[in-house]
Amino acid sequence: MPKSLATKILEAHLIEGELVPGKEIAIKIDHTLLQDATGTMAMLEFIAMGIPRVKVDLAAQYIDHNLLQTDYKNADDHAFLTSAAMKFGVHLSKPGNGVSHQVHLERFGVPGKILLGADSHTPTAAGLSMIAIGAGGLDVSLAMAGHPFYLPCPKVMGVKLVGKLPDWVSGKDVILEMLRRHTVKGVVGKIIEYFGPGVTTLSATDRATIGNMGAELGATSSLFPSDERTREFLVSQGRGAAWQALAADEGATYDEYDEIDLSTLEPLIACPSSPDNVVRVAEVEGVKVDQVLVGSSVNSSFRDLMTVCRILEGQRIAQQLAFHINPGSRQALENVADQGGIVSLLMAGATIHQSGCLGCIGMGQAPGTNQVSLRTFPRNFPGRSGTKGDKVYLCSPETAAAAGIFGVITDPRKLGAIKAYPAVQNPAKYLVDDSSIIFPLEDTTKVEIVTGPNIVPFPEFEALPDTLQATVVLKVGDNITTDHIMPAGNEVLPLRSNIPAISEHVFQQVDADFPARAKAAGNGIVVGGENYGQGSSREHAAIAPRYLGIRAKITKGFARIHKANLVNFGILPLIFKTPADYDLIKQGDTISIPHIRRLVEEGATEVPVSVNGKEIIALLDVSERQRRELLAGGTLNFVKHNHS
Ligand code: MIC
Repeated sequence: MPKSLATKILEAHLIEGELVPGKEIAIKIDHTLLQDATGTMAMLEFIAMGIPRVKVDLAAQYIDHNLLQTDYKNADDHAFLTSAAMKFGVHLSKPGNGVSHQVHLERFGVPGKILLGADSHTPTAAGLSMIAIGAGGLDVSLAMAGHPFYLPCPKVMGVKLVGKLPDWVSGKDVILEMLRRHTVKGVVGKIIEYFGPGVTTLSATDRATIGNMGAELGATSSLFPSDERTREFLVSQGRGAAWQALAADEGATYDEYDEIDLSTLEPLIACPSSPDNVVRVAEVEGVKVDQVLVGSSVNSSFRDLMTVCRILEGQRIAQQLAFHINPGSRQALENVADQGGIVSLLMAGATIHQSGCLGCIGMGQAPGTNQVSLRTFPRNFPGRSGTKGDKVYLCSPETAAAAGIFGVITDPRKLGAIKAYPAVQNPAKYLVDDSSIIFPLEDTTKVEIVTGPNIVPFPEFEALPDTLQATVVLKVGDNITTDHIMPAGNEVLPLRSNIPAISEHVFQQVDADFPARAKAAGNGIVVGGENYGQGSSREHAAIAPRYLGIRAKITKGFARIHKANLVNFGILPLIFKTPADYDLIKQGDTISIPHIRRLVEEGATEVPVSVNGKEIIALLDVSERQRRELLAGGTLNFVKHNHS
C-alpha cells in the first residue's frame, strides 16, 4: 500500500508499538535540541541519569532565550550549560549565535531524521524534511541518554498545495490560512504532511515558517518532501552531502485531507490575542501601530530579513513607530550585511538587535500601555509580550514592513505603488561561520561542570496516594496556554532552575493568589476547558504546580506536550467523560477520587470522582508506561526506583 512520507519516516524509527493512531509508540531519536530556558532543567535531569556522553547522532544546546543579563542568574545558567554541553558531547551554540530552530536548520538538519526538541517550535525543521517534535525537557534528556521517545501515534493529515504565492504574500500567510481554517486545537494529535505541485514553489525557509507555526495548530509535527529546494538549501550551506530525496509514495492516502491553492491567498494577520484569530490584512487596515518587531523564532531567516531590507530601502519608518529587527541567526545577519541590507535598515530608522528570541517570550521589547504591536512571531497569547492587556498582531515580514512605512496596518500589496515586489531568494552560497558553535570534544575528562547559586536541587515528589482528597484551587476556561500557567518574561525566566522560586509565579496573570491558595490547600486540583495547556513545551507548567500541591487536572481536553509533562511530574491528567460535568464544579469545592492508586494500577480508563456528594466520571487516557510513572509520583521517581 502506498505510504505517506510521515509513515515511512516513523516506520524507519519505530522501536515499540504499531502505527495505529492514538496508540502509544516509541521512536528512535536522531537529533536532540535544547534551548537555555528549558535546557537548564533538562541538563540537570540528564546529569541525574549518570550517563557520561549523549547517545544520539547529534545533540545541540542553544542559548537563545534568556539573553538579558540583568543580574548573575542568566549568566550563571549560560556558564552551566556551556560546561555541561562540553562535558557530555553536545554542540553548544553561544548566546548571540541565534535562535535554536534557525541555527539547527542552517547547520545541522538532515532530511529524514527525527529531531526531538525541548521547545514547541522544534517543527521548524520541517523546512529540511525532518520529523521534528517538541517535548518537555525530561523527555528530551531521556532521548539524549539513548531512550526512545514515547508519544501517541499521530494521524497524518495531507495538505495538498497547488498554485504559487502571489507577490507580497509569503509562507506566514500559508500558516495563518491553516490557523484560520483549523484553529489552535484543530490539528492536535496529527502530523501535517504538505504535498502537491505547490510545494516546489516554496523555499526551505518558507517551509520552515509553515512548520514552526504548526505548533500553534496543536500539530505533533509538520513535514515537507525533501526535493530540489531542500538540496539547494543544503548546498548553499555547504552541506549538500546531507541531502537525500524523500517523498510520499505515489497514490499515498492520508487520514485527513485539506488543500490550499497558494495563488488565491491574500496577506493575513492574527489579531489579539490568539494565533487563530486570523483575518485578511485588508479588514483591519488603518489601525495605528506603535511597534513592529521582525524576527525571533520565525520569519527571521535571510529571506525574511532581506525582504524587509529591500522594502525599506530608500524609505523612512513612520514617525512615532519603533521598528525592531531580531535576526534568527548570526549567519542570517552576516549574509544580510554582505548583501548591503543593513544600511537600508539603519537609514530607514530600524533598530537591529542581537540574534535571539527576545520579545517573543517577553525578554524585553514589551509594548507600552494600550500600544499596538505588530510582530512576525508565532504567538500572541494574552500578556505574553510582558504587558497586561497587550494588543499583539502576528503577520508576515511584508505586512510588518508595510506598517513600518505607513504607520498603520496596511495591506502590503499597496507597497506595489511604491516599488516592485523584491522576491528575495536565499543565497546560492551562504557565508558560513561556525565560530560561535563549540563542537563536541573527544576527551571531556578535564571539563568541570560549573554551577552557581541560581541552580537549586530538584524537589522530591510523593507517590500517588491510595485515595485523593483535594480542593479545587482554580477553575479556568478553554484554550488555557502554558503562558497562563507558567509565565515567561524577563522576571520569571531566570528562575527556571529554581522550582521553589518560580512556583510563586504560577497562574500569576490569571489569579495572583493561586500559589498561596494551592499551598494552603495541601492537595489541589485545577479544572479547565478544552485544549488545556496549549502552546509551549515548558515542563515548568507541570513541575511548579506539582510543587504547589496540584495532584490532578480535570479538563475537557489537553494539548499533547502539556499532557505528557503532567504525567512526567505525577499530575493526573483527567478528562470529563461528559463535558457538561464541567459546570458542576466550582472553585473551592472538595473533590475525592477514591482508590485512585488501585484504579491506575488496574488500568482503569474511567475514574469515578466525587464532587459535592455527586459522582461524575473522568477519563484517564494514558499508556501502561505512564500509569507506572503516575503511581511512582512522576518519571524521575519511576526511573530512580527502577535503577536503585
Ligand atoms: C515559547 O515560544 O513559548 C518558548 C519560550 O520558546 C517555549 C519554551 C519555553 O518555555 O522555554 C516553547 O515554545 O516551548
